[in-house]
Amino acid sequence: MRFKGIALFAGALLFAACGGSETKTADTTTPAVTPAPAPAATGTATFMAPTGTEHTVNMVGDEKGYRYEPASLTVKAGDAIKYVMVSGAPHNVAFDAATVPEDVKAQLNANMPNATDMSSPMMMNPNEAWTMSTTGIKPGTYSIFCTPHLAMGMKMELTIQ
Ligand SMILES: [Cu+2]
Repeated sequence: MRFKGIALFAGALLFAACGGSETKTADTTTPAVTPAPAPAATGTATFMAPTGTEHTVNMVGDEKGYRYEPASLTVKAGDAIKYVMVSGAPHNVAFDAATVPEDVKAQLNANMPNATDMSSPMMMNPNEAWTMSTTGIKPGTYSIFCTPHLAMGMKMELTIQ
């Protein structure tokens, strides 16, 4: 009788110890937060600074229409392209995704400051400028358009050599 009582007491202690550790384990594993998936277009690329010449493209809207000047530009990979808002705002710089190879998209987007899906922010004010880098971008011919004025034919071709 006495022996049995000790055994029960020991069993109760064991149970208490187990119960305590079970509670502790449950507490530390309760917060299960699933990380949000990374946006596909931005990938893991980071901005690659220009190493070559800076070219300027003016963005113009007047009685003759909406346009990039020049509407065709050839640069060497590593050059910078500075877009300047001259008139007829708002303008932006949006790459036509159909002209950008899949393995170029992430780096191109990373080389366009504050861009979303290879579209620059809108430029609203005269002399406002936005500069992108072509460092690490595969040679080829890329089509660019202004989102607000695409229907008015505001497009340009950029060739990277
Ligand atoms: Cu425009």
